[in-house]
Amino acid sequence: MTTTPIEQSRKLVTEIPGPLSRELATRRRAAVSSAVSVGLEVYIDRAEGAILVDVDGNHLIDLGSGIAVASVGHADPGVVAAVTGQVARFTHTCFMVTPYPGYVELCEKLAEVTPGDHEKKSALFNSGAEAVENAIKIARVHTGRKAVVAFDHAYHGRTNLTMALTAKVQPYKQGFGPFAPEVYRMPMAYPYRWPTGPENCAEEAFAQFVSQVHVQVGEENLAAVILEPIQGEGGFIVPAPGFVARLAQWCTEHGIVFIADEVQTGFCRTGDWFACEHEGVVPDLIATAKALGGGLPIAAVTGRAEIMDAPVVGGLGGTYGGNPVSCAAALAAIETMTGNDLAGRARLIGQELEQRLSRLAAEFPQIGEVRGRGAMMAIELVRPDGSKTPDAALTKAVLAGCARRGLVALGCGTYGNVIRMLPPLVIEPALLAEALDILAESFTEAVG
Ligand code: PLZ
Repeated sequence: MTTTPIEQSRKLVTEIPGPLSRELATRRRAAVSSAVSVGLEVYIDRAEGAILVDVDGNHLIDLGSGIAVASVGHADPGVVAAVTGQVARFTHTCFMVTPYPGYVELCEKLAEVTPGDHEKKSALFNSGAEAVENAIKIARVHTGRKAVVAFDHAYHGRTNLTMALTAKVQPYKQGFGPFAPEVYRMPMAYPYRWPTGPENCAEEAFAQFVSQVHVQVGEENLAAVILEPIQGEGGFIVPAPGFVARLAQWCTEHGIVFIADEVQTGFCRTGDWFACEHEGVVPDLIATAKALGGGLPIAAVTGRAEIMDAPVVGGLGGTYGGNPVSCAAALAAIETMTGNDLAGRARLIGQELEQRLSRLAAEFPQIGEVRGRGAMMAIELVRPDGSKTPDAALTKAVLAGCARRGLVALGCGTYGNVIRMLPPLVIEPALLAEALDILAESFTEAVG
């Protein structure tokens, strides 16, 4: 089946959302649980590169990549060919019943692209939460310990154990308890909001971590420390430089498994294959998902062979984990990342984002901070009185302005006051520039 290419430019032919989307919205309200929320209710018909085409024929610019998934772009030709080829050969056998080469090849690839040159093994799953949960299971068996430390502002998923790891109650945990036990939360090295200033952040946050773990948990009881090397849902919080490396080093000294949750940061997003690399950190285990599958659901835990082999034979698995179609997609996505130097692209996008957002911040005191790395950049919105009071209402208004103009952008942050940029890494420079013009326009309008 061939389709005509989608022009990489914005085009609005109706108001947003258009009549056909509004009709579907009515049907959604009758048929879909209201607990599943929708950000921008335009229904998508096709997508390519960094453009989403809705059912009314509007071409929207995608600055969200379906939450950091479409890094290789929508309908990457390599992914499309690999997926259609695999669908025609076979779609499922269950790797635990009768295996297939794609699963093994993908685990080999993961060993190659993840940080560190030690012996590595992987296990494949379906979602980021499932990968995180399995990483904790593996760390517990390996250490024979139970406790796990996660951080303020962390997001790790919506299953029972990962809800416990996730910091924010609304909406992720509201009414869903009781949560998994033996999860302890420590302060995050969040430079912008560190009480004594960003220059003291790494050292003081690490000191608090060490003393609180000692008093509240006991190092000898701690199986794993899990951290997003740049926090995603929590607000694109880049830990103060040195914090991640000190944590990882401390874990090694105490026989604790250091788990990097690179579900959002992984696979070229931050300008390296993995965000940990920027800090020179080699995690014991690394959880990945999202961009790995080039749009198909797949996730992985990759790490030191001796840790990955700790559970009993048959201890890890699942019916669909490492589905053959998803493995084919992932192998093709990784090839596109390598062949098109998407890490390099992410760095260039990062430069452009930083320049443009900093210019905006110079104009608007409501932008408290511009932060991030590579194609994972954000602005944190605050009251313009120097108090750093989060402004979630302004954030919503800016995002609504973007949506009306045909730009899909996402909010995030513990206080709902961060606008994040997660463009497909293949976005053309002119389209990115247009997206940033729209953001500036929407900002000006919302500030009033
Ligand atoms: N770890 C770091 O960012 C998913 C969540 C969207 P799943 N982030 C998007 C929502 O509201 O559900 C995420 C992440 C990090 C784990 C996960 C979980 O990945 O594939 O959504 O399970």
